[in-house]
Amino acid sequence: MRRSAVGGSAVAMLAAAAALVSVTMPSAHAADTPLRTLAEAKGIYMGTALMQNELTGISASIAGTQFDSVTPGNEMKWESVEPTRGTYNWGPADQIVSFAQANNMQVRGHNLVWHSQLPSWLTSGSFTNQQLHDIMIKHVTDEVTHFKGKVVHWDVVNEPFNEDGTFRSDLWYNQLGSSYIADALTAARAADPNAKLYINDYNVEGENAKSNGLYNLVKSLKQQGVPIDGVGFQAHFILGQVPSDFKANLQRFADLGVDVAVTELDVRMQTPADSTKLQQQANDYTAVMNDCLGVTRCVGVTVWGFNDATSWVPSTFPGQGAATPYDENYQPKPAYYAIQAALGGNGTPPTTPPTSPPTTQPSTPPPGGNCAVTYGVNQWNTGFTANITVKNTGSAPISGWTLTWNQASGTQTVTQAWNATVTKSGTAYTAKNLSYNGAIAVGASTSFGFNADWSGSNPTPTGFALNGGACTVS
Ligand code: 9MR
Repeated sequence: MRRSAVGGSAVAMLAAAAALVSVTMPSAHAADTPLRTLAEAKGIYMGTALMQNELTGISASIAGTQFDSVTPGNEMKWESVEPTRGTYNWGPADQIVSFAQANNMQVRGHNLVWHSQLPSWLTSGSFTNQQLHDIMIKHVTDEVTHFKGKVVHWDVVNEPFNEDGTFRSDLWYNQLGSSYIADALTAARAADPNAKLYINDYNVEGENAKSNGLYNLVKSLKQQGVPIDGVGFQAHFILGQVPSDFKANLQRFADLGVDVAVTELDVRMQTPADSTKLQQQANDYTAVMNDCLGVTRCVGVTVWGFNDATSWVPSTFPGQGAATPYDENYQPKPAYYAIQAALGGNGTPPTTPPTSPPTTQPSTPPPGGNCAVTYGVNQWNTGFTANITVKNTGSAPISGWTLTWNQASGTQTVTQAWNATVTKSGTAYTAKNLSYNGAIAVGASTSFGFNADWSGSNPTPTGFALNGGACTVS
C-alpha cells in the first residue's frame, strides 16, 4: 500500500498554520490543477528543492502552489547549520521549514552526513576516529532533534558510493569504515523515531555497479536491523538518458522492504534549448514520473529546483542547463505539462497568446466605465500575489485597455507582473495590456496579475477604473 502523500504527524500538526497563508499560481497556467493536487490523488508527493532566497515573489508563489514537499537546497547541510563546532545556525533552514508549514508542504531534510559542503573546522580538524565518530553522532542527534516532528524524510547519508560500487573514500569512510552509515541511521532514529530515514545517491537509477553496491548495503542493513526506511534516487539526468530499467531498479529496492523516492530530478541539455530538446525532455520527465508511479513503494518525486533561473546545472556544467520544468522566466515548459499529464492532469498548455503582431491600437482609447473587476489577493508576511480579472460589461468591444486603482496606505513594491505591465506611482497603480490581450469582446474577460512586497499595511485597493471609467468591484 502506498503511503499517503502528505501524511505524517508533522503536516497534520501544522494544519492551523497552513490555514493562515496560501499562495496562488501567478502564471498563465493558474487555472491548471496544481501538480501537488494531482500527485496527492495518486498517493505520492511532488516536491521541489528550494533555497532561502526563493521564499518570496514568484518562486514562493509557484513553489507553494504546485508542490507539497520542500527539500532545502543547501540550508540543512553541515556547513550551513554548524559552521562553528557546536554552534548552530538554524535560521536559513528554519525559514524554509516555516514556509513549508505555511503552505501545507512536508519537508525532506537534506542532509546529515555527506562528503561535501562540510565546514573547514571539520575537514581540517585532524580528529581521532573516536572524536570524529562522536562529532558525527552529535551533529546527527542535534539536527534531527531540532527539526523533530517537522521533517518527514531525512537524507541521513548522502552519496556514500563510488561509481564502481565501493564505498566513497571520504572523511567518514576513511576514518570510521562503513559502520558510520549504520551509526548515523541509528542516531537519527533515536532523535526522531517518526522521521523516515534514507540513504540518497546519484547514478544509481539504473541497475549498475554503483546501484548494486547500494543494494547490497541496504540489504545488509535491513538484515542487521539497522533503521533504514528508504532509498533516494537523485535522478540528475542528461537529456534522453533516463535508464530504461529505472522502474525495475526501484522495484528491486522496494522488494528489500524500503520505500523509494526520486529526490533530485532534473534533465539537463546543451543550451540553448529548442523545441526538439524540450520535447525530449518532456518525454524524459514522463518516463521518470511513470517509473515512480509504477512502483507502489515509490512515495514521491522531487525536482532539484523547479525553474531554470536558479538551477544548479549551468554553474556546474558550463554550456548545459534548461534542466527543470519551468524556464528562466518562470513559465511552464513542456516538461511541466508532461509531469501534469503523468499525474492524471490534462497535460495541455493554456491557450497560447497569438504570435501575430499586435493590431494597431486606436489613438484615442475607447470610452470606459463598462467594466467589472475581480481582485484576488494572497498574502504572506512580506509579499503578496494579486490576480485581477477585468470584464467588459459594456456594449462595445474594447481594443486596448488601461486599468488604474489606488491603495491607500502601507508600502507596496511591484516585483513582477504577468499578462500586463503594472507600474505604481505613490498610491496609484496603472496596468496596461500587452500585445496579445488588448482586445476584450463584449461580455468577455481578461486576467493579469502581479507580485509585490509589502510592509506596514496592505489594504484592499479601491477606485478601479478602466480607460478612465469607474468599474464595479467584487
Ligand atoms: O543544489 C546545490 C547547489 O546549490 C550547491 O552549490 C551544490 C554543492 O555541492 O549542491 C547542490 O545540491 C546537490 C545535492 O545537495 C546533492 N546531490 C547533488 C546536488 C547538485 O549538485
